[in-house]
Amino acid sequence: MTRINNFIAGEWVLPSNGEFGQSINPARISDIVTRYPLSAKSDVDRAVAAARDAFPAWRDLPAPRRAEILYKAAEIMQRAKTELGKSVTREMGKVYSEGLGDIQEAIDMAYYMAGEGRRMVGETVPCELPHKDGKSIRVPHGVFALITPWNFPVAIPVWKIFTALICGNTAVFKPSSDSPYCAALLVEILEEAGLPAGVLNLVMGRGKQVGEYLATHPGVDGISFTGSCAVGEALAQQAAVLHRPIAMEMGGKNAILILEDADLDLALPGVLWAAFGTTGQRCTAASRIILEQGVYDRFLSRLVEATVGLRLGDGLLQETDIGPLINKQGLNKALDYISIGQEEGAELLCGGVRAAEGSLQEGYFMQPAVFANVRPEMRIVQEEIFGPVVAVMPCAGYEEGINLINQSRYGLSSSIYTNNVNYAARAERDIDSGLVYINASTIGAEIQLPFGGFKHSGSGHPEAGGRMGGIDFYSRIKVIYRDFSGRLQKAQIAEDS
Ligand code: UN1
Repeated sequence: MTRINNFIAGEWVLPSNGEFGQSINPARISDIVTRYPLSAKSDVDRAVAAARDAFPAWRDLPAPRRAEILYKAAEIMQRAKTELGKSVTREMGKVYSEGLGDIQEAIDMAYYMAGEGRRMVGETVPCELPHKDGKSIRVPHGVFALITPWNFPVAIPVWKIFTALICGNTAVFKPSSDSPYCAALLVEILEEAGLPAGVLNLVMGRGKQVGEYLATHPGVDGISFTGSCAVGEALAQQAAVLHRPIAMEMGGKNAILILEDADLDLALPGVLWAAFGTTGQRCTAASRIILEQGVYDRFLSRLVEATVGLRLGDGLLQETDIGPLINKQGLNKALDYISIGQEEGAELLCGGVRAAEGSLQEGYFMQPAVFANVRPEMRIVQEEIFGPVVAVMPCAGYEEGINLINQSRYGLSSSIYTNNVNYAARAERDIDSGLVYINASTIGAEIQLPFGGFKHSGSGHPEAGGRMGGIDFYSRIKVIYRDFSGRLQKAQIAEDS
């Protein structure tokens, strides 16, 4: 077991109150991954002050020079991919191939954002008046508070950190208390890559004491938050009063619609991946499966058979299909929803119980669950469970299927399986979510396009990804007019008036 510290102004420092918590391997709870600081408000104050101090010099470092450091960090991540992937699996439980995927997504974003250092484009446009030109340039906001979840403990921090930094901001990073070790590994990589002191600061601890205090700190200029709706909406209200930009990514209740003409051999692995990949603990996980009448019975029985065959276990073992839930609360929440579904009258076709055979009793494992006979208004169909639980519903055809997809307060990721080109094209238009997949799972976003949800899943603009998703949020547009006529020229005012 290790112990990690906060990273403030380029130094690894103890929390001022000397308090530590434990990060535990959810597959084997006797395995303590690390002890991490339960920081005090004064630690946040110091981290914000360090980020403020570092801001002017970092802003003035040309973006291509900033990029060189980010490239170096990407290369270190690439070299350390195996070890990092294992750490992800050990600390938060996803299977090792997905642990590696987490790191790959981080590497992809790191290279992309390093490349942005040589673009960072604005506009130049002709002016109405002679001897005058105009351009827009991107400038940083200042200090960002970056609050990240545990389900992508390296990738999501990289989405936020690398984008904030390439734009010339400095940052204070507050990771989830379920993945502090992975956060510290990432910060070490940036340190090794030569990031100047204070540009990125790491403060660990509880959401209320550290996260909320950080986001509303007077020394912070912008916030990016990924987590629950309740916390995100409370932060957004405070951010509005404080006049600071906030990007939020807050979950989903994603649906897959399978029409009668679909290739069911393609759809089945897509549903299994979306429903039970990362043990259902992705914002993009599908938890509502909508089947057109003609394929309902056939697909449902194949889905149940395949679900029952999935092997639970430690994600580091080759044969494991599904890892544990993140912690006791996560497990209990998923189990509670099984009871809620049954009380509502839904029919549980498989799973839904804690798995405790042999070594599984050492972790937070749950047999993946499939519910049928559900109605659209049921809580298991409307509320985010964040676990391996799917609800399957029939529909009469395309129109009803799309209505069911859209009948949700969330709108992150949706998918349709069909071989009808007209339905596929109409679905692009008709589905009300930030990500739409055609003949593919709800999982599979790539970093060069924006990632973000509609409705209660997001805050109106994507949290990351590409130029529109990332750079547009972490930079401000400044417009510069230059008049080289040597006389007063008045825009919009006629010369002879
Ligand atoms: C998340 O679920 O929080 O498309 C992020 C995907 C991943 C990103 C998921 N590339 O599922």
